[in-house]
Amino acid sequence: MGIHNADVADAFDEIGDLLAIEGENPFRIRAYRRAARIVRSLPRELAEMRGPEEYDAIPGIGEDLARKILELIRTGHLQALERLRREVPPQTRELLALPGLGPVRVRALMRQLSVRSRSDLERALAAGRVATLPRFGAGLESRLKEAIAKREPGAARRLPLSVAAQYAGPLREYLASVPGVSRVEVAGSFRRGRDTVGDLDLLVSASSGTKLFAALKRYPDLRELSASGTTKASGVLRNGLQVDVRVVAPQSFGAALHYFTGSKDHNIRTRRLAQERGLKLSEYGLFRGSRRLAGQTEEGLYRALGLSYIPPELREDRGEIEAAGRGALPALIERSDLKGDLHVHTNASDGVDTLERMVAAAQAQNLSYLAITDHAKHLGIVHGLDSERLARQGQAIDALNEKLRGFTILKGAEVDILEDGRLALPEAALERLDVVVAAVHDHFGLSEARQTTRILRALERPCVSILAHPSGRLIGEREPYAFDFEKVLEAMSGRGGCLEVNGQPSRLDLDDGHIQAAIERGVPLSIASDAHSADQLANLDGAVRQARRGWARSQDVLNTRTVSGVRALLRRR
Ligand code: DGT
Ligand code: CA
Ligand code: CA
Repeated sequence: MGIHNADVADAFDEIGDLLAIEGENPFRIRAYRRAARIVRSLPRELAEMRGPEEYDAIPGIGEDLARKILELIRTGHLQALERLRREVPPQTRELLALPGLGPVRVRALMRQLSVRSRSDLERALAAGRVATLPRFGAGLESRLKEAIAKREPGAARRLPLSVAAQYAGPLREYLASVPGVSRVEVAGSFRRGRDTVGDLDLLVSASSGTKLFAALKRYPDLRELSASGTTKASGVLRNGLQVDVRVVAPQSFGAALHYFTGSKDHNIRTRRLAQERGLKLSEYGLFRGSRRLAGQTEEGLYRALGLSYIPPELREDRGEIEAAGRGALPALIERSDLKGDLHVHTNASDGVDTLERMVAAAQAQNLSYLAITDHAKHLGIVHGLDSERLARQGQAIDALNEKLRGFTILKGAEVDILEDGRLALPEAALERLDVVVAAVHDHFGLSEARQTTRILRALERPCVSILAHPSGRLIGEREPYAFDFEKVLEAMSGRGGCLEVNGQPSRLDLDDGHIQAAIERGVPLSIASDAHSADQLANLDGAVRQARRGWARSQDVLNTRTVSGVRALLRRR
């Protein structure tokens, strides 16, 4: 039984919740939650790593957590978690999902009212006992009553794209290895590169649907499967992800790929376009009467509709069909356009790899420059650099630059924007840097007005070149903080500076809509890995996909320029 990173992350999150309900040490709780977040966004499966030494090397994973990961991967269980579950059952933990109920209140309900489940809570509410507890008011009581009355089953969970990819890749390979299968494609939102995925839609070219589904039934990660006939099957993977598999004839493959890639809105518009021309478009092909005009390939299908080929990332009915009709689609940025990365960490702060290894990895990725942007020292930032350590890192960079040919290391720092908009490093230290990446890392709950003022104040500083992960969201975990994006764009289009498209799988921040808005306002983007290890330079792929969804072209992105071009632009600030 394969344990995926998401299983490990879920287990750590659960431990964090249960410890919190038990009122345990906040540092331990935070360590589990942080580890869950880190594990969830790892670019590689833990199960494929060498073992505890390699887990231990992941920032945020200490020896104890490394041992737990090993236990989970080897046995499928965690004794520590099972022990906790005996004290706090899953039904009690589910109470955390209700509005206003954090661990402290859930503990109070459990200890003082013996409430251990939703139905216990419902009874306690009906008896009017809840509002009598300290820190529970009448307002909270009525909110809870309302939430319970709605009986929301909880919206079906969408998975981050990176997590879905960890399941889609192996499943696709498995299906491709079944005898008689000549082609497998993952369509749907996954192919469009949406940041979250509801389910996986696979299309298969196979000589026998019956044999394909028989093989699918044996797939170890599959929990259930229902096949209807010989062309369609739906299953659920062990992590709850639904998979729809369809067998498609070769002459219809392009049409099916188009149909099941969607989006639904894009499909509706293309079908209407076909109708206007007296044609019929379906997942089987494009037809005039019973004559098939296209269907084997997507390219052929678009051509027959009088459109240029529309890359999957654009298929959201946001103007792509009109643009394709006019031959005016943007030439979307590609990974090979990137010449450098302006946001990476080393083991000087919370990264795992040395400066030298990060540089070697960047060279291997065909980049020609790298800005080292370790965290500046500030309350709560572990191992952050103060002015002195930053200066010493600068010397190491100078020395290494001397030895490098055709590659430049830029000096930088990721600097916290403090609550009042000041920066966490003194001006003198900032002035010596090539790149200052400013970021909000705390006080997410400020009012929109205060958060906006805070960010704008930081951007006023000429030394600030890039606003990192501008919305602060963590996919599926934390909403963006409230701030006025329009005002930030306005400030940036006037004064310069650029917005980051952060490629950490749990961030993908900015999102597609905001990227499009930034481009319309002429604000340049920095496509960044925010790598904390050499492996994580691969985050650039995800950031590029996200930028493509925002219609970004090479010229919209700062780090498609040469290092001297980037320097010139940064200096103009
Ligand atoms: P998801 O799974 O929620 O992340 O999003 P999608 O886009 O993968 O949606 P899904 O899995 O429901 O369906 C896959 C594709 O099938 C969808 O993108 C377009 C197509 N499709 C589904 N339902 C309809 C429909 O009612 N009309 C049309 N025209 N296309 C549909
Ligand atoms: Ca889907
Ligand atoms: Ca589907």
